[in-house]
Amino acid sequence: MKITVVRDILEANERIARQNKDLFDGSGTLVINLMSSPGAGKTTLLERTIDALKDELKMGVIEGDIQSSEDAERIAKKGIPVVQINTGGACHLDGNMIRDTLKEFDLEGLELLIVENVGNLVCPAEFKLGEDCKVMILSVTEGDDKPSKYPLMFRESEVLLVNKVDLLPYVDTSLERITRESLKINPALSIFELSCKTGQGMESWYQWLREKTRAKLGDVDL
Ligand SMILES: Nc1nc2c(ncn2[C@@H]2O[C@H](COP(=O)(O)OP(=O)(O)OP(=O)(O)O)[C@@H](O)[C@H]2O)c(=O)[nH]1
Ligand SMILES: [Mg+2]
Ligand SMILES: [Zn+2]
Repeated sequence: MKITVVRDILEANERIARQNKDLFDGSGTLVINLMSSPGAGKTTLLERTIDALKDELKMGVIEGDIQSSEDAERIAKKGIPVVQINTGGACHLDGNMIRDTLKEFDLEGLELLIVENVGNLVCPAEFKLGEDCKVMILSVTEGDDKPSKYPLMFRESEVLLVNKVDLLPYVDTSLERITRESLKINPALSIFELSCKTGQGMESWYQWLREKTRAKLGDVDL
């Protein structure tokens, strides 16, 4: 019985996510579902990315948190459209919550929409939002055993950003193990090692985003 209920919830969510995706495809907006455990650096990555790209890409952000509007306030300071979702307890975003925010955006004028999911390494990967791709962050302070212990997010993601490499001298985390075990789970995963604090490695991530956004706009030659 329980299994049927869970399957129904996921199927209902997928229907709404597909409708969201149709809208995003119609406007040519690239949508990224950004996921990680709490504190891995999602909002910091967004702040840096907006600073670097807001003059070349029309960007918007949806912030997902159980409670509080702190992250949306950080993004609003950057002068781009942002909507905060408070799940009121739920530990992930779903398609319905995204649909409810879309009236706040002018999708036709938006080239890149990044959704910061609730900090959680588990179920955000199970619920589609209508995104083009999932990007996850793992920070080096979380340890190198995370791919083998929480494989679903690594399997579902197109990009893995290994953040906080500036802290590597202080932890026993092996980048080699993270890379090897992540690729074992998902051989197609693109992996970027970076530090949102020092800026190291960020340019490759920006370049990936530029190319992906242009491809969605059907404007690959620009
Ligand atoms: N040393 C170091 N600290 C970082 C880096 N990136 C982020 N931080 C710090 O990590 C902490 C958490 O960063 P956030 O960006 O708020 O993390 P988050 O993933 O958005 O957190 P939640 O929204 O709560 O899930 C902050 O104190 C950041 O300054 C980094 O590359 N190096
Ligand atoms: Mg955040
Ligand atoms: Zn959840």
